[in-house]
Amino acid sequence: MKRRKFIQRASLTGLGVAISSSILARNSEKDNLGKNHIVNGVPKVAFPIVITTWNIPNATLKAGQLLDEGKSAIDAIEQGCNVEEKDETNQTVGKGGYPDRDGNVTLDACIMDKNGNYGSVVFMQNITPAISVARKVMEETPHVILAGKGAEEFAVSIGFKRENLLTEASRRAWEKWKKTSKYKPIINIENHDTIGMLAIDKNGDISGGCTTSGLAYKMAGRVGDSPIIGSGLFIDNEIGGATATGLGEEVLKTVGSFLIVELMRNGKTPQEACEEAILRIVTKNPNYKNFQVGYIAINKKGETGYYSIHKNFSASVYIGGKNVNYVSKFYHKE
Ligand code: SD4
Repeated sequence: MKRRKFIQRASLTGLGVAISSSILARNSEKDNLGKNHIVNGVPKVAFPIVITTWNIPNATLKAGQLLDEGKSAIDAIEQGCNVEEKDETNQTVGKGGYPDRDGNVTLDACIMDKNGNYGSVVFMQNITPAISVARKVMEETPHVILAGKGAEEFAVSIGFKRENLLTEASRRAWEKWKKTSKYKPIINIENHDTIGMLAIDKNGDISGGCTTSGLAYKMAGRVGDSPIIGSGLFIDNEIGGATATGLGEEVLKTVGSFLIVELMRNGKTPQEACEEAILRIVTKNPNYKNFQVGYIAINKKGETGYYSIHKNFSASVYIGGKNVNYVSKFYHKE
């Protein structure tokens, strides 16, 4: 898959962004900016900025261009995630996602805005794009989570069309899996491709989204971390945001994204916070060699971080018209 062909790049840690609407120059050593943004010895910082899990240049480009045009972070998040949700060749989100072990594609997604509002759909079938339904849950209902049939019926009631989300390619993959594999609730680390996206707009406001078809061949009814506030995603516009990909059960048990934002609140950089959240998982679960988790984070200044348990995780960043995929550092050295 294209997102696994990672470009070897220097760490993005500290990629800088200021809280103003134009490109700024700052001299403070404390800014901790990445060297990519030091021009003639002067730290240059800029926003808007978008960071996503994995190598999804079309999605980051879409979101980044919207931000450059002055659109809000929440609009950029929704439309950026939509790019991957609508791409049927992407077998980890939206239409074309791998089904559960019974052959049903079930979607999880959530979105969170600068005011701390949150909307989510879990175990939703027959409707896409899931993040757009999640946004409607946030904006048009008094609730924050709708599940299964309720989410589907709500979506239909506001104009979404039912469709079969199981593409021929994913159906064939599932048929093949049925012949050769026994169901095991242990994830193959190659199955992690959830889209988590964080953005800061021209006003310096932060929003985020997370969307997935969940683990391939999961048990019917299984919901992962991605649509759950604090686990798959958390935004605090005063501090920053974080989002996750990987084995959702482990992210849920450690409330990973909330943990990262709280660590940043207490002074950690996004990179340090991501590393500590991964450490939390591996110290609690000695089985960590068998599963992957990856986090990305951004703080209010626009500094970014990303880290994973195993190799092959990456983050994509759009800033200042440039779209770059960065390979993540990781905990487990074989
Ligand atoms: C989940 N975190 O459902 C997701 C899995 C994932 O690409 O990252 N899938 O647990």
